[in-house]
Amino acid sequence: PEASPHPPMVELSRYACKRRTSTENHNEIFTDAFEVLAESYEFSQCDSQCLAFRRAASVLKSVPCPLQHVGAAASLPCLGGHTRAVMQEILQYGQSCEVEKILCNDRYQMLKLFTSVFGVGPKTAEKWYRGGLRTLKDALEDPSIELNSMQKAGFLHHKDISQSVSRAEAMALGDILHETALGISAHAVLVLTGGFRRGKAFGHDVDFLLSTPEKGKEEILLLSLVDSLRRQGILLYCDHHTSTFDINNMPGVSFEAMDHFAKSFLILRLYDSQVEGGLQRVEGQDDGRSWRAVRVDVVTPPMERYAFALLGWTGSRQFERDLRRFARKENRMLLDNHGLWDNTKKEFLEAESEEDIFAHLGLEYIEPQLRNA
Ligand code: DCP
Ligand code: MG
Repeated sequence: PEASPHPPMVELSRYACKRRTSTENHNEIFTDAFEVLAESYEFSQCDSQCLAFRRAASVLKSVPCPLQHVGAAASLPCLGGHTRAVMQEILQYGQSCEVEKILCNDRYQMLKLFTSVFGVGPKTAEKWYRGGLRTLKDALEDPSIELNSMQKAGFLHHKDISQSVSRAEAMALGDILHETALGISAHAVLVLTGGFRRGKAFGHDVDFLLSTPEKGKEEILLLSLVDSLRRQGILLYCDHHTSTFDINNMPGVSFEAMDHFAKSFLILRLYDSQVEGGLQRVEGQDDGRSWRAVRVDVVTPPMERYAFALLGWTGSRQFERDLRRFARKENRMLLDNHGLWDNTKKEFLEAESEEDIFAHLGLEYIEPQLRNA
């Protein structure tokens, strides 16, 4: 039989949680453009346009080959007129004029810069921009701005934490935290989650789940861990959120809402000698330091909530969003980082593993490495 010039594409679902998406993106020229547009819409609080571009990017990430013409996108879900027009422009001229305009836009550049500081969200960034601030120095020196402690730490370590974290660095931090946790309790369980669990080579932070089979001891374990890191001299910053988890209040409906488990947002000091192959070199920085600062999140769910927390913290965000949407729309169930509520049976469904949760939802299991939607 004759080889077809366009191999038939596997039909892709409109739900990210039914698509397999590796870390290999063959359509970066389009998805990078879509991410810029999504971010720009986010800065303008145009949530539905933002989501539309995030969905379109997510779909293209799961296409196993570079798309050569817009016609090839015809059978793909979540690609509307606007997204196709951007693709067409990129295919024809190598870039999208709308995207180029955004990238040169003063407000976009400033919001991007301000939100790159740990502790500064789009709302604060917008306020600073409206107040006439144009550089990070402006924000630091403006007498009318009172920085909170997270933002102070964000400014102090900005150079380091705006530099991505390598896989080797994430592994080294895992070893340090693991050893520290086991020094506190022989029962401590620590796993890497977030982007690194999905096989990403780089991340903006390192995410961990910490737990213990000793009921009710999770948060104490976390507090002891942080304390031990402080005594080791490697704790640069800690923002601890105490547990507000209540079995009677789960699960919540909103995706963006943070879960209720005890957690700490940390900045840790990582030494060159602790990392195989050494630290990522910070561009243009040679101040003789033998360490860098890294953002680390540690979340401590109780053991019986572990599978839900693991699934929720592994991401990607788009994968999570669609897991919840799929549960709600297709199963009349509510899923979040704490549990799964079956609205037909009026009961919580238990799970010991991520596989159990996929099975409850009637979904084929997708391994972490294929959740990069
Ligand atoms: N997450 C969540 N709810 C939140 C924040 C995060 O469910 N409010 C989940 C989805 C994310 C995961 O936790 O994929 C980790 O969050 P990160 O922001 O660290 O994202 P990633 O680890 O995926 O990417 P990065 O490389 O930017 O760290
Ligand atoms: Mg992360």
